[in-house]
Amino acid sequence: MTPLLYSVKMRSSLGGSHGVGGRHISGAERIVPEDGLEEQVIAMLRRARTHERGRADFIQVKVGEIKEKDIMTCPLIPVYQMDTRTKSEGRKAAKKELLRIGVSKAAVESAFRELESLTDSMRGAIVMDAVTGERLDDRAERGVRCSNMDCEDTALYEARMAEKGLGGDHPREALVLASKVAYGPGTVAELCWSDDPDYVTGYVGSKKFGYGRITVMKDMGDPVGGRVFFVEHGTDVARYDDYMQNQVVLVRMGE
Ligand code: PML
Repeated sequence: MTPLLYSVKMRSSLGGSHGVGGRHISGAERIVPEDGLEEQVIAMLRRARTHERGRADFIQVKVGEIKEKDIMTCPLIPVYQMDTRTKSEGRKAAKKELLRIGVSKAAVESAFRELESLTDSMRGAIVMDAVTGERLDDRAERGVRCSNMDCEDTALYEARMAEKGLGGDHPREALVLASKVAYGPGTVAELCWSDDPDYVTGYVGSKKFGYGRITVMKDMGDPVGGRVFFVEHGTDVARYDDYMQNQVVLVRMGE
């Protein structure tokens, strides 16, 4: 019998809860078998209280059982790396990569305009028409959240990534999310840089080429990050939004 799976989600803030004055500190989610549930809840509490963005004073942890019939799988997209030394080199590399994937020049410029004008991090992503550059979601600073995903086999994932020198929460969470996004109904590409002040790496993701990791995409100390999901012209945004937020996706390792 397949073991029961649970979704564990944490979000934390400082100075009050989200939406009533609290500043977002961290969020995390995992999908774990029953025997790993308690350990996971403790790890998340610890993470919220020792985060680089501050020590959260409001922490919410949500646990829910997942039905097997609700699970979809997709492959982990392959990783390749672009080594950059500065924010401007990194952003130039990201623009070039997005054009190579097939995002229009207008959409690339529009995405950078949107992300570079943020004064605080968005919790979700901007959804953008990859042809016209028009922003399609109507969620202002909240954006569209990509949620409900994890590795199908965490131990195998960790072993493979450790061999490549890509261990740690940041790369795992980003790679799993980027794989779910790449296989979304209408996704052309994704652009992301981190909102962690001490984390300067970002990426351009796509089903076409994989996870293009860009080592430096912002200045050290900058707490503002964000994501853009570029979608095919004519994408059904409500369906896209539903896939991103609600579809449970387990990411399979390749051979
Ligand atoms: C990595 O490949 O090291 C992760 C880059 C993006 C991190 C996004 C985030 O954690 O906010």
